[in-house]
Amino acid sequence: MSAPPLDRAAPPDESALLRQFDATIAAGHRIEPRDWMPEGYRKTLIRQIAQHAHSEIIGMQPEGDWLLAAPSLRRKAILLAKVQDEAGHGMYLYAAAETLGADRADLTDKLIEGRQKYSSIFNYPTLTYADVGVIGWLVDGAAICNQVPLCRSSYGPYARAMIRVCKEESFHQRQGYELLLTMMRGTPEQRAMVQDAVDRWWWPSLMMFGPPDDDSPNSARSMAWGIKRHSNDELRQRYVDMSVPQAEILGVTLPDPDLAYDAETGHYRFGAIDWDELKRVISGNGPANAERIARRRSARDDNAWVIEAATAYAVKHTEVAAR
Ligand code: FAQ
Repeated sequence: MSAPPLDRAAPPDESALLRQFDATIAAGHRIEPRDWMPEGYRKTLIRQIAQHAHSEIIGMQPEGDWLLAAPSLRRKAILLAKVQDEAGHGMYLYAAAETLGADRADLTDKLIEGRQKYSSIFNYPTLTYADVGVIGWLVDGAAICNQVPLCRSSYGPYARAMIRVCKEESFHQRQGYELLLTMMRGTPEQRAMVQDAVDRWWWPSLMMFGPPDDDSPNSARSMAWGIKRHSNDELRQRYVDMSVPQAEILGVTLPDPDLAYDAETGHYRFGAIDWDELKRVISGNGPANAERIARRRSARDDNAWVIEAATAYAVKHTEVAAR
């Protein structure tokens, strides 16, 4: 539900508009594209939604690398559907950013020029097919943990996009977990592949939730505006608590000697995260940053003709319809 309509006949009064915006947020109602919003709110949303959209699109690459080498037709069909879903998520998110006045092509240019970020997690290589399973289990698991609260985000188009995205991500997580369960019932080599993949992806998955709360410049503002509903550390803790029992059922060891259940708090304590690694990866120096952006750049440049042809067709179609 959104705020009552403004009196459009009256001259704009910035403080009245701000009061109405604040009241809408305080009441837990949604801000919609037609509503007035502070410039900082609009910019923060474009930043987060664009980064999220870029993550979905760049996130197609690590798993896409295995499409031609999937171990069976069944696994190939599942992986193909999942990678296509990620493309769809990127499209919903770019569409949500467009409702704020952003231009999709401009956002892609900013990504390629390093002026906008995408999730650190997609800068790690996928070395074996077990990585496909671990991405489903741990990376999609982290994405769900972070994104379910975003279904209640204060900006309507973002919150609504998240509902469908989360439904699909749940399916992605299950397919990853099922693949890993199958491998864990296989040969000793297959079990070793799963453990090796868990060892490589566990810590980067924890980093997906962002820097610690005391070093997260955007959190306080975003939470006050109802864009984010929980802090980075709250969601990271929720994720650890959720993942440990899943690891036990799977029969893998999470690579953290400090991981232990704390009966007093009811949460798992975990070891120190290497924040320098996160900073390195975010600033473009992770293992696969250069490759990811190079591939995104050639996808944009090599396929520019498709956009030109589709645009020319749409213009022609509109002209014909107007006759
Ligand atoms: N990687 O002040 P905060 C997926 C940046 S989708 C890179 O805490 P904020 C689906 C942050 O942007 C995964 N950059 O920022 C899938 C900010 O930079 P800026 C993506 C990061 O926004 C699965 C600076 O650090 N999900 O996985 C990261 O309040 C499988 C300071 O940080 C989303 O985008 C990071 N990990 O909180 C696809 C969810 N963390 O712009 C394919 C929506 C922080 O000030 C296969 N986003 N930064 O220069 C969010 O919830 C938030 O934006 C956070 C960061 C939590 C990511």
